Amino acid sequence: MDVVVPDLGDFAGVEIIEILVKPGDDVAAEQGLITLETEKATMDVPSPSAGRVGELKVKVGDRVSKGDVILSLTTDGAGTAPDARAVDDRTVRQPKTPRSTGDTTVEQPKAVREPEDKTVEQPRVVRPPDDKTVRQPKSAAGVAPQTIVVPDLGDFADVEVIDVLVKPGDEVTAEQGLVTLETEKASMDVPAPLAGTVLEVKVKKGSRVNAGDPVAVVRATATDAAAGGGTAAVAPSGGGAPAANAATPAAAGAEKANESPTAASAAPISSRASAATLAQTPSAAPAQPPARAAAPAATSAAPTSFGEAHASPSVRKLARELGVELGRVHGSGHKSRVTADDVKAFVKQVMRAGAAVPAARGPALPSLPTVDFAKYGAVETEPLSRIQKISGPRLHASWVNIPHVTQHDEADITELEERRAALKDAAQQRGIKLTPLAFIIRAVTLALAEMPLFKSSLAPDGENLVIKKYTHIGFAADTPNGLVVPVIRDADKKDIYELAKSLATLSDRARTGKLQADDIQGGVFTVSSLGGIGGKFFTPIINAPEVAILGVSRSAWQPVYRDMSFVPRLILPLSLAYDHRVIDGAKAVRFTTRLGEILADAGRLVEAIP
Ligand code: CAO
Repeated sequence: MDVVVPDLGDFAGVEIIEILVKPGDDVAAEQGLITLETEKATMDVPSPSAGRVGELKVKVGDRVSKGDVILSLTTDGAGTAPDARAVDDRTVRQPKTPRSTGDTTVEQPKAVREPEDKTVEQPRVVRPPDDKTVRQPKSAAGVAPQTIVVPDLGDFADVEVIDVLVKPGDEVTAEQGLVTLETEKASMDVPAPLAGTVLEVKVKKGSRVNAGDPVAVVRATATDAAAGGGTAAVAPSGGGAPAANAATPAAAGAEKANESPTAASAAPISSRASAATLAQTPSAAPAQPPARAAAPAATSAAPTSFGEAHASPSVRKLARELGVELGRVHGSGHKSRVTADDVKAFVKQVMRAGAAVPAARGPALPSLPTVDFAKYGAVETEPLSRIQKISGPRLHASWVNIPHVTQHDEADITELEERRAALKDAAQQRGIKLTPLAFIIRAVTLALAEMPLFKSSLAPDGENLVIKKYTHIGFAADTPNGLVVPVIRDADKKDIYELAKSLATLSDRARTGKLQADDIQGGVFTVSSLGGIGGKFFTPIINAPEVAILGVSRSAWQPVYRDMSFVPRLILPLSLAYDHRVIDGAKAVRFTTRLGEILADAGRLVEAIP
């Protein structure tokens, strides 16, 4: 089937700012396919059903309108019906929708409300005067202060003000955001309809507002007022009729439809979940980009893509203008939202780092040579998976920012394997696959209880350690789209059977792309097991901001010299990579030694949790 651009209300020629999938990707119903952005809001166009992406018909930068084909999607035939969850038009603003199941074009859910629906009409940035807001006294200069009110929010009520972007005395330009509102599903800025001076801010961060509530009082600059006083149609002095111009519903509505929450991201929740997925991704999860050293707070330990970053449209615009990759900026706002100040701090930090480096020691990193491979023979170019695109920079960041040392060691798991073999079949009958990893994670939790330093993190100030009292353990899982790191919550409170069950459930979710945000957050230590595949010892990359990761390779029978003779023992290779800023070599080898002792004590590992 062809997936097309949904009804965009009065909008046409909307820019594609991100393509979230590539040919061959398996997508779930409602998973975002592309991100569209108008001046004021972004929205994802979700997949109408689960399936495999075929040919992409658009690229970043293209401008699209309702009905334009985005891509072709192969479904198994069963998945073409709209996802029941998405049919909640009230909250998701999506599918009103006719999706046919055939092989023909499938109409996408409405991302914005239908124009003919009055309540759904494109948002008004400002409102015509009403008694409550209009009667402002004339200023001495004769330019009337204007009360800017919350525009029509459709069905939304009591919407939270998550950011106040101005203060009294600030000069604002026309269309500059005054406050940011956020519903469950989307965010929007309430912009100034004209240039002027902010006289008063009527709301506070955290307050809740409804359509028509006053947001701020702005006095237009004289020129603005003279040139088009009506632009201040919001609340003209004396309550005169609103001028029909850019700020009136008629004109502004047509241009700013996406300012309404209804038009914003159609699937922000899933976007955030996937961002989080990636944030924790591979052994990767690295850290911060190189500039972090200069100002830790300004970069993120979990970069996400621009489209996934949690930011208001105005902040996205600012980031784009400054060429800032929003996914790399640490969000200090509500729910980790990236604010305008975060973007500015990021730019400053990068500038400082850039300025300091040449003086001190030349370019930060020498670049790698670029080779035209086609000169030497036939080549084919394949795009990286989305996970790879995000995890790559993070792996790199961890690698260059953290002084890694890897301690190799061996553990004798002969008794452990005997015990596992004895319990395996009974466990299997209960539907539990008892692999060595469950025992290893159990042993890790016991070792961490004795040495909590290994589940600490460096505080952003670089002067303190944060020691966690919980023990959520991440494990690297190989999936068709790349590595992800699901997290077993409170692993220390689970016995080997519960751990095995968690491993199976989370691995399955990882492989089928169903991990939730909660499944991949909060890890304190990661285990990366290649034991099911083979190999001997490796150097895993720390999953920053964690400080250590355990690499496990395949166990093998080895002759061990004991009591004057060689005996066959099953030996498990261990590779503990650690952050040398936090852990020194002596502590690391004590940890692996202790872990080896615990692994050798099979009886303790199979004990029930009290
Ligand atoms: N030594 C010997 N055999 C091992 C073993 C080890 N260390 N670890 C697992 N095995 C065996 C298991 O017992 C199982 O054999 P049986 O089916 O005969 O019982 C087989 O290998 C396969 O195990 P598994 O992979 O299904 O299960 P697991 O619990 O060991 O691992 C998971 C689960 C999700 C970690 C794994 O499937 C995976 O994705 N591993 C890759 C992780 C990775 O890529 N890490 C590298 C990250 S880059 O730094």
